[in-house]
Amino acid sequence: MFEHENDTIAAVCTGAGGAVSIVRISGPRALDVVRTVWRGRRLPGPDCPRVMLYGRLVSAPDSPGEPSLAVFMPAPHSFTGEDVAELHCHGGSFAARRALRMALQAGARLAQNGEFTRRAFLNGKLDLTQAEAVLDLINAGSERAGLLAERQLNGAVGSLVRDIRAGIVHLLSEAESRLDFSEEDLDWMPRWKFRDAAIELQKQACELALTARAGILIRDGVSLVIAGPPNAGKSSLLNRLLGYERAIVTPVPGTTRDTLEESVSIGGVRFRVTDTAGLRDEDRADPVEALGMKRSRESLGAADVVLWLLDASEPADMRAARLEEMNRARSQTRAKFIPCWNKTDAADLDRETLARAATDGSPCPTFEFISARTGDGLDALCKRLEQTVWDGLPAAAQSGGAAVSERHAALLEQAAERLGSAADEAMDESWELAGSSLRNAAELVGCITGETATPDVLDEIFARFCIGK
Ligand SMILES: Nc1nc2c(ncn2[C@@H]2O[C@H](COP(=O)(O)OP(=O)(O)O)[C@@H](O)[C@H]2O)c(=O)[nH]1
Ligand SMILES: [Mg+2]
Repeated sequence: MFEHENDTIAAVCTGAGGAVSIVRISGPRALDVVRTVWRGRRLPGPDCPRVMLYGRLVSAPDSPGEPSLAVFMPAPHSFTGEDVAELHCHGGSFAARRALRMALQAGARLAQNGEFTRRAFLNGKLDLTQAEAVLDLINAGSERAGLLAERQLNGAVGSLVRDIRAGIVHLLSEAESRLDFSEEDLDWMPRWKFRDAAIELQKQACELALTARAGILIRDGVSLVIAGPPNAGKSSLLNRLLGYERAIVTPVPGTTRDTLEESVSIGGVRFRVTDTAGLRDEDRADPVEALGMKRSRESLGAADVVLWLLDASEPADMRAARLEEMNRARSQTRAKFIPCWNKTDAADLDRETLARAATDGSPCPTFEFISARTGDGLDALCKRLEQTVWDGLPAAAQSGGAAVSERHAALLEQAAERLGSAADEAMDESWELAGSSLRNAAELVGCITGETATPDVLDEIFARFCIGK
């Protein structure tokens, strides 16, 4: 919690290494501060709002000062909703640091992490989902993650949540009017209708909560582990996916001794691809290889998707044993599983035979057929990977709608539970209890957009921001 939410704050708001650095000043004294540290033919002020002016930072009365630009954005038409001034200096940390020091000497206080965005939220410029989207946008590691953040920044999540909250508040007023006017015979909604409305809202809350899974995959990326026996071509496939020779490839089994992780974008989604040491009988492995295999098994446990690679050019009896190994591994992981025959260029067998061999015994997901050497089948494999990510997720999240965060989902789930209680309580005509459940649900949902968020919640959210944002 900040003691002063009405003082004037300043921070460097650009990252290191750029050509220009910006010091942002926000609060009632923003204009005073910028006029103290900066001189130009025209001075920033309400008579020239949002106009870039050329002038100099004046570090000492006898110094010529450093050329820089200044701009003033009067409240409420600024990012924070307060008076904001910016100084645009030369890049590099020196110029920006000096300008900041001058602003602090002139009466500003150094901003805390995320304090500009927090003020924007407190001044009603953004709801909490939009403020969180600012951070998501900064951290976006793929095209889809960027788009998702942009949609949330434009209010996609906020408006869905507000619709649910409005429905809850409407029902709450129904429940309360029954308490206030219990003697009078008002034209009330029948209780079954009340129950149905509560259940419909519960359904909406649950559906929105389910989009969190897509949100996590899009924001954090998908963990894809390439596993299988030694020499199947796992490292060759990683190199193919990356487009360069990242991993060492040799005909010697056991070449990859440690897990190796790289990011690659497939269908706009970031996949964190892990190449693993091949899994085989531990007795035949030296201690280093055995440790590598231990790591392979650990990454299998943490994978979203496992791509199990097999060598199609191996003799038939070998292939049968490999399939058994694969099925054992498949039964031990909760990840989505894609079996894949590699080296189709060197295999004398047709795909039908390989697919038949694969489906002997327990049912198995459809095989992919690739050649990491020629690139054959890679497009189809990538499509399959992309599709696997979206499998089982709500259609809205797939088609690029809104996807909530884990924080939102937890609140929605709790609210859904309260709505379920309200539905039962309404059927029992326990209007006081129903009212209390609904009030609780409205509060939980309001915490998503921020209407009912406590300072502690805000502290936790904004602490993840950087200073200057
Ligand atoms: N013919 C053929 N050889 C391949 C293919 N993929 C990998 N190899 C070869 O198989 C051997 C083992 O490859 P590597 O990627 O190191 O396998 P890993 O042990 O599973 O990582 C190397 O000699 C590769 O050149 C493929 O698609 N076709
Ligand atoms: Mg390897």
